[in-house]
This record gives sequence, C-alpha cells and structure tokens, in this order.
Amino acid sequence: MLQIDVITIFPGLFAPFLEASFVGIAQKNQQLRVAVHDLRDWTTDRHRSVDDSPYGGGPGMVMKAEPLVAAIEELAGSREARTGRVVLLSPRGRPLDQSRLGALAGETHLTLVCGRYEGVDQRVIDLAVDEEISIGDYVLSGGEIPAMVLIEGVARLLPGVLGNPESVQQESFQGDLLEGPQYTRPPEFRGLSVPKVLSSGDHAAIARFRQERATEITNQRRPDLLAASHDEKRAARPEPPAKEREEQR
Ligand code: JBZ
Repeated sequence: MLQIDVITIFPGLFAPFLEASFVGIAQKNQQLRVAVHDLRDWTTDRHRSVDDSPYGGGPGMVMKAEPLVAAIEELAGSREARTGRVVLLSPRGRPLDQSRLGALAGETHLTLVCGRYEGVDQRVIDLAVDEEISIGDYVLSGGEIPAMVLIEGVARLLPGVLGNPESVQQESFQGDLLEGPQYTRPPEFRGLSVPKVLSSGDHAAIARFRQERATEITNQRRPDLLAASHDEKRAARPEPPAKEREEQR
C-alpha cells in the first residue's frame, strides 16, 4: 500500500482526478490511498495567510514557512524520524522521468507539496523537503497539475493496478523507443489502408515491422532517446580490456 498525502491551497482541483482513471482503480483496490490537505488548515492567523511578500523586494508572493513546515511535519514527521519521502513540485526540481516514477512507486509514503506564487521560502526546502521534482520546461502557475502527473505515473506502476499488465512490460522492453503507428478496424478508411503485414498473421514479420517503424519515428522525433539508450547500454557493459579498447577506436 502506497500512501500519498498532498498539501495544496487548491484541494478542490484534485477531486475529479482522484475518482477517475488508474488512480481511482488503485484506490478501490487498496493499493493506493491519496489524501488531499488544505494548507490553510495549518495557518494560525486570523486571515489564514499562506503567502507574504519576498525579502529583498520584487514582484509576487512567497509561500510562508510556518504553515508548510507544520503541515509536512504533521503528515510526514520530522526529517530525522521520517519514513517515505517529501517531494516539492517545483520548476527548479530534477526533471521527472520513468525511472524516478519507478523508484517512487516502490515507496510506502509520499508527501507532495504543491508550490504556488513565485515559490516557497527556502527554509521549507532546507528543513523539510527531501527532493524537488519538475515535470518539464514550461511555465505553470503551481505544482497541483505536476502533482497529478506524478500520482498518475506512479499509480499505474503499482502491482495489479493496470487491467493489462502486459502493456507496462511492453513499455519497459521498448523503454527507449517511441511507439510506431497503430491501427484498428476498418481495414480501409477514407482511402487509407492498414499496412498489409499487420493482418498477415506472420508474427515475426509484424514484430520486425513494428521495430523498424518505432526506430524510424524515434530517430525523426526524439534522437535524444536513442542516444541516451546507447549511453546507458555502454555504461551497463563491463569496460573491455585495454587492448580491445584500442581496436574499437
Ligand atoms: C512546475 C510556484 O509553484 C510552482 C510554479 C510552477 C511550477 C511548479 C510549482 S512545479 N512548475 C513543474 O513541474 O514544471
């Protein structure tokens, strides 16, 4: 069972998301429990303030340390006593990728902190956050949607969540390639036909066709994925003896 606690000033954004999709299925199957918490529940002032102006001046507001650290410590414990991880969704974070999702899916407790405004007081990060994660290089106004992205990505990796676990395995086989084209009925649509090989019944030829098209489309659109997988494979291979290294050059 993976417990995920979310800290946000917009708890209402999560409701439809948590009921639908893999996340809803995972929660029904008791593999995942997501609890969303309103940061304002940890404020102590009359106005329930969660933000204030930045020291040193400048535009915008900064999330205050006291309510955030109180919320994190109540939900996840102090850093010393902590099980699981506290993740701040932040544009300064390490970019999320599939291997990070796999590692997070192996935890028993995640606390996700959704930033808002221009950012959070650095002391929250210094005192109470284990890691910062970003979902990509574009500008958003808060960490709520990034948190949902992370939850969705983790939920579908939990054992038994997917109706069809083969598709997860398939992904890890082809982890470094984009999918080639897919077709379903009818065999011809507006003059466009399904490639003949796909209904040939020749499984080896189908596998070859798919591999070729996947490699082609990856080369065109994401050559960085191919380069990364070559690097990984090189890193995973034992270093050849010096003599062979010479020969390879
Ligand atoms: C993220 C200040 O709160 C924010 C603002 C932007 C933002 C996040 C949190 S997380 N962008 C991303 O993952 O790219």
